[in-house]
Amino acid sequence: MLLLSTIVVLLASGCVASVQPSDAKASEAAKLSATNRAKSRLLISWKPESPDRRLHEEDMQHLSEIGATPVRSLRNILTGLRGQKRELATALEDPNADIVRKVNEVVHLKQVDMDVVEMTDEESKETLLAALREDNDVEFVEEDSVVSLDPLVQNRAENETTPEPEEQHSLRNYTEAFWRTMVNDPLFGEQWYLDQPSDADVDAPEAWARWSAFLDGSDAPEILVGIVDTGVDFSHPDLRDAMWRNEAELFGEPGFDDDMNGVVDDVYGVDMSVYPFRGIAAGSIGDDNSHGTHCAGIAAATHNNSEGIAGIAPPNVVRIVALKFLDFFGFGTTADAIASFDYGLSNGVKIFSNSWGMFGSLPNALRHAVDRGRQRGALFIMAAGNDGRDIEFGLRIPASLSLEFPNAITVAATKRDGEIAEWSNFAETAVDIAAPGEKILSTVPGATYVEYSGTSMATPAVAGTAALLYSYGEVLAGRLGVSPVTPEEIKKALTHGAQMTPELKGKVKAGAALNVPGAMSALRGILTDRAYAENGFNPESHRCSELEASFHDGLGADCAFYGFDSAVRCDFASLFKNFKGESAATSCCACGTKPESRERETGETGGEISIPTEVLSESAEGRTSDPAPPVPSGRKLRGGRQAGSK
Ligand SMILES: [Ca+2]
Ligand SMILES: [Ca+2]
Ligand SMILES: [Ca+2]
Ligand SMILES: [Ca+2]
Repeated sequence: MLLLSTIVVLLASGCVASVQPSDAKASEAAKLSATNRAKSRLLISWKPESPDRRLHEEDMQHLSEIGATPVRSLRNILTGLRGQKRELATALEDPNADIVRKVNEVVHLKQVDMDVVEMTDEESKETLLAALREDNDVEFVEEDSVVSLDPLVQNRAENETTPEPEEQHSLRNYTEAFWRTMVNDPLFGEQWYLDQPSDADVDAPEAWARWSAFLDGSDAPEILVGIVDTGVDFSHPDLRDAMWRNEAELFGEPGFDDDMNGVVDDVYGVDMSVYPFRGIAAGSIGDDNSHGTHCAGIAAATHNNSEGIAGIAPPNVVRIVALKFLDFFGFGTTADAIASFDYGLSNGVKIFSNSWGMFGSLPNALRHAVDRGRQRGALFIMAAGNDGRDIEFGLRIPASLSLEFPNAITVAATKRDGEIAEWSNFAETAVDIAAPGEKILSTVPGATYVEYSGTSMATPAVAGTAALLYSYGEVLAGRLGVSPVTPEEIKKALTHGAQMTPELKGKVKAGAALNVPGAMSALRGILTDRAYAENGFNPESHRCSELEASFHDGLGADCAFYGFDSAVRCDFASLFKNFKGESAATSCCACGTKPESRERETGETGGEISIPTEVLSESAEGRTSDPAPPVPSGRKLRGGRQAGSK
């Protein structure tokens, strides 16, 4: 009977092309392997060096010089062993030699300012742990622990999946025709989460159009996104151009640590799941599972390469750094994850996408790492998990980080109809936002594409968007003459610009789902407000804020789109009307240059925009009779109105 039900379950889940453990034995073996990695390790944060300490070091030096054997502190011993081989350690003459001899490796994580000490066995780890707990130099010391990826939600039988929701507006032909001028990726039409007729999507193409209009040919910074997962297939045809490359190693000598960062051949990222902690070939980061490659594609698959899918971020915005810390079976350790953060931070990663976790209380080491990341401008995106549970009271690692840190954000998953998935974890304040997570088509090793479901998929959708916001924010801050955008502002923009839906109220803090152009509008508002505070920039004279709620064009963009980003945008504002049939030209263009003077200058409209005129016209004609188009932003407008309210 038991066997029979197992077979039924396997059949029902047969359509998931995952390389998940095929049997419980293999899974248990993998867990042991990760457990083996974890059980002999400690994570240590030392207190800041005080002047007293330095004095102490001088005393030690003096004792040494006069031939006395100084009793060195544990801090002294362990930090002295950073990056050294054990053979060196055992050669030391020291009263603490017993401990020293059992030290396998001390890895200093410079960016997050922690040491990972690996002992030869569990018993010596316990001894060292006890000693360090009594040590005044120690800020905190913790044992390493095992974590795993969020297992994929098995796709249910076809007749049970969420049906494609009904069309809610008649712009379908218009949008398809229009987006096809921007995206030639053959599977784009299958990516319902980017764009679908019901509009229960993230409005990605609208954001891409807005982004290219905003840039208008100028450059924007590439943002590094760390996929903290099972690795990434960097040879995948839809990912290889999106990979970050460590040039020193790319053009360096195989088998040699060309940039002397402690990792050999780390061309596309690093593999922290290997044993020992760091070593030969640790830089080879293929994906032996498929989970990480799938996540990478959602955030950053290459646009317009006549291949596969389109990532959520616009072209040339994201570079993927493969941070492999989960093994073939999807298991890893907290220390490996933190070491991945450290490696990412040292290479300038701004967004960390974390589709992994477990139940339990948050390790201080993770808190410490995320706080250090905050100081370096990094944002951590984390999956809420797939247990269908309320995780309000800090029950999940690392998801609970978002309760404490403004640079951490936790993501639940929605289905194709826009409702929260029944398997998605949720929480009124501990989960920030929802994003599409059901039947998400993306890249897997072997140059192929499959659909996976889970909060694991919703997470990189937010990570890719965060990368776009980072790049957008950098450019915008430059134009406004204000200090660089912060991860706190990105988090705020993601939640304030999300699409409110009644179904998500009480399920996630924002009560809303990811919306890419909405988040851009929100970030723009945040930065212009800051410009006003920092340098007197007056947003009121530049924004048609009172009109944003009623004017939306066929791109889903609000009037801010026609504002000061580039005055030329006003040239085709006349093609769009609000729901009353009033032209957007006068009101929107009033934000910047007056329309009359522009017409006199150019004598024509729309000439410099590379959007096909017939598409715009078609939309403009449809506008007067159509119901109001989808509104991308749920953010509050000046005067307390909500975008979209009529
Ligand atoms: Ca849409
Ligand atoms: Ca290296
Ligand atoms: Ca090399
Ligand atoms: Ca593609």
